[in-house]
Amino acid sequence: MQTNPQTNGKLSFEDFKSEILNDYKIAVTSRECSLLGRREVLTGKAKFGIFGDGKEVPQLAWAKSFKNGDWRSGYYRDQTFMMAIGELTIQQFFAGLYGHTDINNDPMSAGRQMGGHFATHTLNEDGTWKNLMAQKNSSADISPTAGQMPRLLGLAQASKIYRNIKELTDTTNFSSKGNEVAWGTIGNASTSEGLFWETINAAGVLQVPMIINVWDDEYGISVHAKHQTTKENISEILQGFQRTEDKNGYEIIRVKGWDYPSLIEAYQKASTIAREQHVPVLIHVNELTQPQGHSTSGSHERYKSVERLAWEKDFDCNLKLREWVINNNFASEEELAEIEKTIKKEVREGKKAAWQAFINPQKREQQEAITLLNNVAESSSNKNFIQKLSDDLSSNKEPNRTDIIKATRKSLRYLVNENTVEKKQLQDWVENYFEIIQPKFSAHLYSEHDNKATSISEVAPTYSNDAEEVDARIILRDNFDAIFKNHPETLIFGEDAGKIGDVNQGLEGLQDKYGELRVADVGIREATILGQGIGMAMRGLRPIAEIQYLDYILYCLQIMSDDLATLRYRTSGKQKAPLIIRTRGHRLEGIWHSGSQMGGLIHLLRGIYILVPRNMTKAAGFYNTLLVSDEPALVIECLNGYRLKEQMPNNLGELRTPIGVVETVKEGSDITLVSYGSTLRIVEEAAKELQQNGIDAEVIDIQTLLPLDINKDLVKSIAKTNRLLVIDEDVPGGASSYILQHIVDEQNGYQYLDSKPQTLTAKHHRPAYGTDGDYFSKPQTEDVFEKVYEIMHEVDPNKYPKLR
Ligand SMILES: Cc1ncc(C[n+]2csc(CCOP(=O)(O)OP(=O)(O)O)c2C)c(N)n1
Ligand SMILES: [Mg+2]
Repeated sequence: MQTNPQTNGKLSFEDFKSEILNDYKIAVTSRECSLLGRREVLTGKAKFGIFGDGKEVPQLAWAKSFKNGDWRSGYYRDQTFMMAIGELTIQQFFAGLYGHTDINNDPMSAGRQMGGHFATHTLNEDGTWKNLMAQKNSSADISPTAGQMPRLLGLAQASKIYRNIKELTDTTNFSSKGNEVAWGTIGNASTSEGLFWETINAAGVLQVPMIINVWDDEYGISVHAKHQTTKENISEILQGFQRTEDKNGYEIIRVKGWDYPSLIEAYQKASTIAREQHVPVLIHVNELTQPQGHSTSGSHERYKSVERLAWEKDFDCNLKLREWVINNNFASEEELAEIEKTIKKEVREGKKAAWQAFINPQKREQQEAITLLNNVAESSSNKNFIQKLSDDLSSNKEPNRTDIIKATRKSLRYLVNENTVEKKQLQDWVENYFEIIQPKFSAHLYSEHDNKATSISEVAPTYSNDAEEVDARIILRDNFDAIFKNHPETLIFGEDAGKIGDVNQGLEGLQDKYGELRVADVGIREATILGQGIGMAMRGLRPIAEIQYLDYILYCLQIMSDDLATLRYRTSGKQKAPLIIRTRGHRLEGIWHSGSQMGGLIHLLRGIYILVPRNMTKAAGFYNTLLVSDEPALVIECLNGYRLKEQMPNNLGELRTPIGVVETVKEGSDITLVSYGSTLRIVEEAAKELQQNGIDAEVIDIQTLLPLDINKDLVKSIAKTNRLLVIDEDVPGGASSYILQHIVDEQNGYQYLDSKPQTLTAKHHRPAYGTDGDYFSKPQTEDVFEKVYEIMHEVDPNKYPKLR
């Protein structure tokens, strides 16, 4: 629709009418899906339902202003929008509700996300980018409310980068001169979250083409706006952000969610402002309803007043649209009733088709299993037990895969002492079933394509004969210089990263060289720094988000964990965000500046590589490796390593540190010492002292915590030394235990051990301040020495008499 209906002059009346009726059809289709969807949950066909009923009409208006190349970052209410942009069919809606694991049936997530979590595909089969300008894009939703906001900022900022960076203005697949808008949606109650406020402020500062829709239905589940929002009005309290003649800010628009013509006008206005001027816009869409309550988990009659429920009935946006269509003579009551009847039928049929597509493969698998169970029962001495499992499975009219595999696995217990062809067939079937089914739930946590980060081979640093010893930060700086020169799509941003070139001068002088957009200072707001990175990485840029110190990762850990780490997985490999996160940590001072909370990170960030280089040459190599691949990673530089001397390589920009590969830094025969990062230097020192005392330790730098030792080199060392000590400065039971678990479980290292494998870690408490605080909180050279000595004393008390 070109203009608002009241002033329409461009379309013929017939075209205009048909567009309106088409909108009405989408609204009714979407509503019917919600109504039937809820029923599917209540009858047990689906587990949980959360729908977009009551939010249909604003989404129709929004879809009209949403162009190819634009982006959505929203939440679970947006099914009508997805239908209106042609990215969600009735059948796909139900496939998502059932959790269909085939991406062709549920293109949103291949059954990994609950229904109502939307995405479009940005990647081809081979993992390369699609032309994102030829399609409408939706970044994959996440369930934590407001978690979509930081990413939204980055999606919008990418337009700014593409518009203003000379080397990128000819880009065609990701942008057309930065004319793309990133549109967000958020529920009224979720605007209470810190992430919302952080994003609002950051976008105001950055002036990016971001439009936030607040869908305001006065509730957040059962909790009324009076408990959520000051003055119960988000656009009113955001008034201070309104731009003025002489000051940048936001355009703030307020519109009723059932008022179709005003909504169309509001979206056109917002779109133009954001697209042309790169000014952020907030659209507060109020007076929305929830006809079926929040979700299938409860009923809203429990907490809404009779008056409110009555009002919601009268102001249902679909009903209001219907009235408007009739009052303006676009269709008669009878015509609309006919449309509604047809759509009801379509939705029922779509639902049926989705269910058949979902259940039929499982029924076939059920039949296979039953045949095998019956066969094996026939010849078994436990015939009755197995037959019972088979009969129970047969009587299941809607079998899920859990039912099928459970019955077959349980039956194998009754066959443990038998040796028949039928048993072998059943065993093979179970093996094969796992092989086929398990990837449906487990694939794509990391890239599975040829250029995955773990496939990038090492390029060792090379040195000229007269190579200088320099402060290590110079190596990083000059490597970043090479990166920015060779990759115009790279950019770095962080607190103090711009003007002064980061707190340790690893970016010294680079802002002058590459400009304020590519080497940028940002506010103190780690979650949205991360979000900037995620969003820009999703749009073909190669951002490096700098978090000043490792300790402050906690401020963005939720976004890293919920959004970045799950992106490839939750889209079954159909979206990626190859973001590099740069930070510095280990061994500084005090409770909040000496962090090495690696265990916490490892546990929460599966899906992101965690790299712990022991020096800056290794760190530089990691950045180079990551840039030829396309996966997200966290690089933790050693905070106390910037001023240490390292030899200057002559292949900066080219050297590559392999990911997932350990390195033996000292060979030895008595014990294997495993460590990483700054602690490795302490271990190396201890190994020297041990050598002087007749103990020959092998020292291994694991280099990357995630993934850990993909070549299984650690066990080779243990097979040689028969003893193991893992040392780090995390808490007891942290990353050191993870390494030990890996050696024991994954590498069967226990087979070679002659002494108890041990860990040496920091204390349980956070490190106290100062030199002595460090000494009495974290492992020191003496601790490593004595621990190893103790192990050797136990082996040979005569040779190694008690030390203390
Ligand atoms: C961080 C987080 N906290 C709590 C929840 C549980 N939760 C899911 S939806 C919801 C209410 C959201 O209300 P609102 O933002 O107004 O959106 P609406 O559902 O009303 O459209 C809550 C509390 C969640 N998903 N994420
Ligand atoms: Mg709400």
